[in-house]
Amino acid sequence: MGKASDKMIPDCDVIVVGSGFAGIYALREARRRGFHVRGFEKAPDVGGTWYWNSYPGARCDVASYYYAYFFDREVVRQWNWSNVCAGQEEIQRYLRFAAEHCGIVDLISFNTTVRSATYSDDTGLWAVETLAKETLAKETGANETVLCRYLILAIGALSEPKTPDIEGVQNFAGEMYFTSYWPKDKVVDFRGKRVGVIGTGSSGVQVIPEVAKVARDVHVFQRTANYVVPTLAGPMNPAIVSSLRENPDAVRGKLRQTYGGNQPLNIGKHRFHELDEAGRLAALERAWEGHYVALAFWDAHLPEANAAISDFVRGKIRELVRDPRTAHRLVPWDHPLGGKRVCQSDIYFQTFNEPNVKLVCLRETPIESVTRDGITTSAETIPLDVIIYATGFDAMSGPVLAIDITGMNGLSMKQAWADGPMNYLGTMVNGFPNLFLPSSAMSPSVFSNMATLAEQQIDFIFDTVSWLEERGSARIHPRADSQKRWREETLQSAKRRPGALTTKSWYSGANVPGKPRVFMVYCGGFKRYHDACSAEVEGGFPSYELLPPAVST
Ligand code: N01
Repeated sequence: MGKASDKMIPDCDVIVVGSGFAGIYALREARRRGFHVRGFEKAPDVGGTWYWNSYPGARCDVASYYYAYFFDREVVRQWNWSNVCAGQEEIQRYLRFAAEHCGIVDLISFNTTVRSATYSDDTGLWAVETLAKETLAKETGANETVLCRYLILAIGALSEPKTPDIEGVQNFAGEMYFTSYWPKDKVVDFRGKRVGVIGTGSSGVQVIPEVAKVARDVHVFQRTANYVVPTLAGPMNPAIVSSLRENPDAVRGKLRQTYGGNQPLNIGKHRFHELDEAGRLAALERAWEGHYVALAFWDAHLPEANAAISDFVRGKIRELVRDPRTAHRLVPWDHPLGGKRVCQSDIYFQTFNEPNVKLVCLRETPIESVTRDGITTSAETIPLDVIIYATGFDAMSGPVLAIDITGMNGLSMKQAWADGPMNYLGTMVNGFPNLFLPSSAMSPSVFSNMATLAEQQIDFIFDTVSWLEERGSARIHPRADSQKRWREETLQSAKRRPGALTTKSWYSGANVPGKPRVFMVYCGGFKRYHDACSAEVEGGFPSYELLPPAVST
């Protein structure tokens, strides 16, 4: 029970799994604070989500000014973004640059998956079992079990692709691609091909227009229509860039005082109730043209303001799509703006005006199965050469549960989270001492700027670790009542967000059949979250249980 290894001495102090925004910074912080640290990454390079999601059109929709690191002046000063919405390749290159600048690349074993992590009650150590890619294993015998005192799973919130819940997926004889796992070893050529795309979330909305530019024809299989609003894309503003470079530390501090860990480039100046009908419409038009329609009013979060914005975007969809029947089907009617992640594109709806693009509305004619030659719906069989699955992720808890994790007294994470994820402040779980889960459930997560969150959470984690070190390598985990309180607070904060609890979305696990329904994103805002973390550090971790140092460490 909880006996991971007979070894009493750790191989290293800290293990970091994953090398996206959080993982790179965690490795840098561990080393800077004098720990012996190792990293494991299943990809052959750094980047995390920005490594894998390399489908055509993949780009960020948070402004590059702020979707970046601020912990190192030189990283801020030496990097030049080419666009306010950087593309996938550029962001991955940026992360490689940051990792090299910090000198942490050599700490990472690439092509290596972490299979299990087992805590020992006797030694207080975590045994991390890794599986190197077969080729690498043959060359180096690289499968290992490595013991550490602190384990950081910087594995991201959207890194476990959802298995498509469609009959016959494997029967298809043509080419099959997943946006979440785009091939690296070839350039996918859609020219002259009949392509089907399943899924119209953020990934589908980005990939569909790119494929439509070259494919013979594209069938878009849409189950739920989504809000898609104009992007922030465009040339960087040199004045903003130089102001950020002046004092990156101050920028970092300011971002943590905002609601979303971000500085919106624009926001409506008026409150919703200050304006009459004509004033509201003018504000909405200005915001649409200015690429900030979701923030058209100062208090856009009010249900009535949100309803007005939702209606306005519905109207825009009808204007942008020429065929009224297609437009009608593209209009989201079953949830308000923000109930699902709002997608961004400047060309998505216009794509449906092209003669080679056809919308298949799955609410009317559901998919029955994927066949050898295409997709059969209740109305027809559509022959295809290529199918692209933009069907999303087993988000938040999925990546954690994909690793076989065992904590105190033999308790597995699968048991602990049988009714959905439980944790405190989105980072630690009762019964799993010294295990840290940045970017997982119950943090501001995707309702915030993930780059700001990565830095903030890793700082919080290392403040915790340093505090423990000052107490002789003690171990810590949150009390059960603390995480119950935090889950309740997360739920209460969601009640104030229009559509959060009434929409079927991946935020609550509703996209994965059989997944427990728990709203997994903290909606109380970044500042409030950051303040709660700081209060724990300053108050000596009152919501946690401190376990004495294990005899051997
Ligand atoms: O995944 P999704 P995603 N039959 O879950 C449909 C981030 N991101 O990869 O809505 C038919 O949003 C599903 O339909 P429905 C961002 O946080 C950011 O697009 O469940 N359809 C939906 O349309 C985002 O939210 C960026 O009815 C099926 C789609 O597949 C998150 O990643 C870019 C189906 C899945 O949409 C995930 O986005 C990309 C089925 N069996 C991603 N199963 C940027 O920064 C699923 N669907 C820009």
